[in-house]
Amino acid sequence: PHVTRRADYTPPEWRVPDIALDFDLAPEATRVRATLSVERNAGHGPLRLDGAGQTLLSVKVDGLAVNDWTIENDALVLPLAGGAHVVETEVEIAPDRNTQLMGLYASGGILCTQCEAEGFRRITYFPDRPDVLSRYSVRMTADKARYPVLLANGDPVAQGDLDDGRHWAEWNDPFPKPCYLFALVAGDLACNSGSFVTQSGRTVQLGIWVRAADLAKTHHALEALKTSMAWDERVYGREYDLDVFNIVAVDDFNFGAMENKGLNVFNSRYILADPDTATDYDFDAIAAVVAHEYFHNWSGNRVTCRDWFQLSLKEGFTVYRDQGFSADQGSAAVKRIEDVRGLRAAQFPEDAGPLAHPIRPDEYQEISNFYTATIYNKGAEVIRMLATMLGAQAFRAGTDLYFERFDGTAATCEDFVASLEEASGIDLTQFRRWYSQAGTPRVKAQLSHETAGGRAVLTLSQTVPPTPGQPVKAPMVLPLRLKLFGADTGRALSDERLVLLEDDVAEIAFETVTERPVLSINRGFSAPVVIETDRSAADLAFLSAHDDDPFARYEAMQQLMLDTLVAAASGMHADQAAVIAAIETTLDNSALDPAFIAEAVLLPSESFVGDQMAVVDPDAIFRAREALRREIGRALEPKWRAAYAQAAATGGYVYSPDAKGLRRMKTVALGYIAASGAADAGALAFAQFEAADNMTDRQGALTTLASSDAAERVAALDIFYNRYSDNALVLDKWFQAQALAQRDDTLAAVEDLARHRDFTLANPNRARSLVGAFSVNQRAFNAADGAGYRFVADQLIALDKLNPQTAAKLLPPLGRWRRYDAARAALMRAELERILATPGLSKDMFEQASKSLA
Ligand code: BAL
Ligand code: ZN
Repeated sequence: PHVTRRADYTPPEWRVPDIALDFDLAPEATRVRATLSVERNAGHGPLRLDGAGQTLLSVKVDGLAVNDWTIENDALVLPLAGGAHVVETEVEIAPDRNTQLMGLYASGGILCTQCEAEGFRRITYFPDRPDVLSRYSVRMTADKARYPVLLANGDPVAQGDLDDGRHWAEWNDPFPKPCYLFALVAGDLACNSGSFVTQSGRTVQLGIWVRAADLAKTHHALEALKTSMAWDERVYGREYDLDVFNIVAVDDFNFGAMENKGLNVFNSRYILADPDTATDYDFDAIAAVVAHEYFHNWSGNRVTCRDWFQLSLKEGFTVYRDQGFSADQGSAAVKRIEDVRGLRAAQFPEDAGPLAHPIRPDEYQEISNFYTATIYNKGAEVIRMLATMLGAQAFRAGTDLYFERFDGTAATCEDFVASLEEASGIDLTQFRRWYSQAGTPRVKAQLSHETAGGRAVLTLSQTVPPTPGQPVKAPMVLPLRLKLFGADTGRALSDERLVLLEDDVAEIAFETVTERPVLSINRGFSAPVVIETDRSAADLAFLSAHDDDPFARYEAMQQLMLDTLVAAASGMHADQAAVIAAIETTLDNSALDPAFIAEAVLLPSESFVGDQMAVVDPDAIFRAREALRREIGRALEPKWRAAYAQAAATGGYVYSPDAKGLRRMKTVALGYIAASGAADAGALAFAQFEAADNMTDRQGALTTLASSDAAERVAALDIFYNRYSDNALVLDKWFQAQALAQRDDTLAAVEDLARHRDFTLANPNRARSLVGAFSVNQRAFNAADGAGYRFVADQLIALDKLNPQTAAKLLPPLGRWRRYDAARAALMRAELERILATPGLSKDMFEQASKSLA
């Protein structure tokens, strides 16, 4: 396979300052005429225009037809004599046969595009690399009845009707952009429009475009867009730059959404919401993704990436920005807990497995495989550490400098770090290792206390585990926020300190420590590391009740639960009583926000427990966790019922941070009541399911029932299906609830669901809702006979023929074989080998599967 290496970067030989595109749109055959003004930039080579899958009809240079071109590896290679030319090509493509959903494709009667990372080459011949920036003018012609709305990047210029029932529109984008930000949409769409007045007083027309039937579900996204625009002005000084900003929702989409300049295209799951069909989680995710794509207008579009190795330059930074936005919309503490939980669920295993890579990778076979939790979420943690180390003011000065200096250019991660360094005066030389070293650092923290001298010494040591291609690591810069509390009085024994652990080992002294200290470390999760301490169950329980940092409080409880669950799953003595007492204390604390309590009392996931064990034992983990859940349910049953009743007694649906917290608490309490084995649990869940005036309560009840043996289970699943059978996004929830169910028959049910008339691999959301969800159901996926592995491999082999990018993203769970016993490891490897032996396998899957076996 061809490997692209970061070290091999060379500037483009040709620039393309301007491109005019003329689309004659039809689903079965679309003609694309492209007129490129090209200028030599470096070297002496021919003009090389990437392509894939199109039929070439004609080539002209400076107005004259030429035939001295060649096709090499799908690229159109043209010898050009001078330093500047006009190159015209005409090609034909077939959107309705495009199942990869890259380039121009059809989704539910809408023609739309997805070009990041390398989809533009499927539309026309072009240097498909992010450091070639062009001004785009676009003309589209299409049947007016079928495609009454024609949208492209930038601002609308002109439109008109033709005699034959067709019409045309022209759009112009004055901002030079790389081709991955190109977009067009043609469809029968309705618009929810609004406007936003920018800080300099310009009025921007906003439009959310969807099928007419979905128009009522766009209010939340439109409001989120306006809030995002105001937030980016206030927090980063970033103003929008075009006269219009359009968002289109389509049902078939590989990503969550795409930040095309002035014309974002979204997976409909991140736009459409009303209380009956979308959960609080969905509402929050919609606001976060709308914000994320909007924020890309500066972090990604105005300043883009020099090459795809710099992907985290825009993605890590933009995730950090959207996390800050979401934190400001509600509880910052709960948002941080959710983000860390997500990081640990997706990124930590990636960093510990065969696909580990630095946030700035050194090589790839298929760039689509690098849209990972590492690039996005660890990338965001790296930016967060920079912000912590610099402080708010210097960080903002650094981002201002970065945006100003690199506006209109294709930049590198190094450019970003150097801007922060210059603006702050802080030396980030060693910190740069975060960009080049993979693996999650581990920090050992040991606190010793001399009672007589009143002195405490904290010894910190770090190791960064080996990862593929990186056997030996140098120490990282780890910003650790820490504080000491008195075990006897509960008072703070120190101020919070920000310690930069830069060496393998360091000692930190605390004076006037007059009572036994308890260590609160990595407060706010200030560094994305694993902390190992020898804190006792009593100390963790103490912190879970007394720490003044909400994340640290949550973390202490999680650690207490983890220690208990790992002990139980390993057949050792497990102190359930300490966990139960700590949960009771948290439930009893009326000063705490219900949203926080709901997060704090939840047990760590089975996978996260598995991540703590040398060899994951899925069955033992499941048994230990269920046993603890049952004991927590039983011991505190009156409290769960009281919490449930209190949360349930809040009147009708509103979407607000407080109401969301109560709904969360309600379903968490319901889960523990069900876990207790109470005879009425099924009835209680079913009553919640039936009475719900919103999807959060209904889905909460459904997922509780889906994992139970209650008599109401089947009825609830049937009612849910019948009620929402014409709503694809809600049906995804129905598939997902069954794929995640904690039951002995989950695999059999999932195999049946794969044959259900509503199941299709052609829609990425549906594929993910069943196959993706099942493969993170630790116990069911890891069935000892390998049937779970076989099911997933079968599905991925089939999906790869349609949509390699989405298939390859679902492969990593099969690559975790080193974490399991020899029998399971052999079964997983056998499935990876079977995938690799599949004729016609995509390079996406080849890279993932071969690296997973290595
Ligand atoms: N750039 C791909 C989708 C996103 O991260 O916004
Ligand atoms: Zn992004």
